[in-house]
Amino acid sequence: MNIQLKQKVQLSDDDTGSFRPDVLEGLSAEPKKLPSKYFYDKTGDRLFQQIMAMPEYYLTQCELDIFQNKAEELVKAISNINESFDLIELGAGDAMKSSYLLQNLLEKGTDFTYMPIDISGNILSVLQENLNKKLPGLEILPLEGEYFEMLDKATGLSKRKKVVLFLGGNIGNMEVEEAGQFCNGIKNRLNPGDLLLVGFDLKKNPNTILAAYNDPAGITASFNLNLLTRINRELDADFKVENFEHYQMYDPVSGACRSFLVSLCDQDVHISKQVFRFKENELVSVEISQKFSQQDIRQLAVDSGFHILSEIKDSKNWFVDSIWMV
Ligand code: AVJ
Repeated sequence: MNIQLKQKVQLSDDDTGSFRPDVLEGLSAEPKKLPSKYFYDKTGDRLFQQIMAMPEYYLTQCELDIFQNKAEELVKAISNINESFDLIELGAGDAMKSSYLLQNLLEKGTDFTYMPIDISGNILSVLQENLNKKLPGLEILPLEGEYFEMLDKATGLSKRKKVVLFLGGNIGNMEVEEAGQFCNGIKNRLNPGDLLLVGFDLKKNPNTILAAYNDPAGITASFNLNLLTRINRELDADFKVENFEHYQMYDPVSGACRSFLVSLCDQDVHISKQVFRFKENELVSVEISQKFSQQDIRQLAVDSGFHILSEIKDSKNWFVDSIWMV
């Protein structure tokens, strides 16, 4: 009785247009910043897949370890064989990790619809193609756009229990306070008994963390600098990409791992007829990849109105999938 839903819900033109105002606002701010969510154009998707394959970028391997080797435990924690539900994934990407969970759920005969949400329409097409091949029986409804807008769509379409996945350490791309507001926003869109599964990258040896974002091959640098190329192409700008350098730092006390672009000289950049002046060594803040202690996670769950049901770690204890209930 499984239907293959081919329909794809997309953003209106207005919403995709947030790229320009976000960039103009960020570069007008003091200090300058650019939102990392815009990394993921076609080149960015490809570079991120290269990052996930790097030996230094342990996050994907750790969470894959959980999804491959502890799928039974995961399934037990999120589903009840007698109860149908909708599985909503925020920032699904290519669904490489979640496909193991999806497969396990299908094998158990669980009745569920998979609703992957991602800001990249490109990666959602990749996801759909992969899953149609790998799991032909899967009911899938891809949603392209911002997390909350698409979560509202998904919860509007869903008439049953909801399980929301937020994997890969994506929560780390928010400042700690923002993460609290975000989780609370999810809670407000769910009903009592609904679940949220969040993947957290744990605090660990600071050199291990720094190396994951500062690879000697420069893939992470290209990933960050690609944002300037995207701005040039999509917003009619004239960044000289070679005039900027990637800089990464990790503060083991706060757990903030941050990336910056450094202007290598005094320079003017034109974007949509506006001029932006960069001083030599001026920083543009682009991404935070926050790391958490167990205590940080407990605090976040409680502050945002959830309680923790269970926690599943990888074999190295570097990463945790934490399962919360409203
Ligand atoms: C996709 C947000 C989990 O922050 O670790 C990887 C993105 N940036 N290398 C992360 C990223 C640089 C990644 N997340």
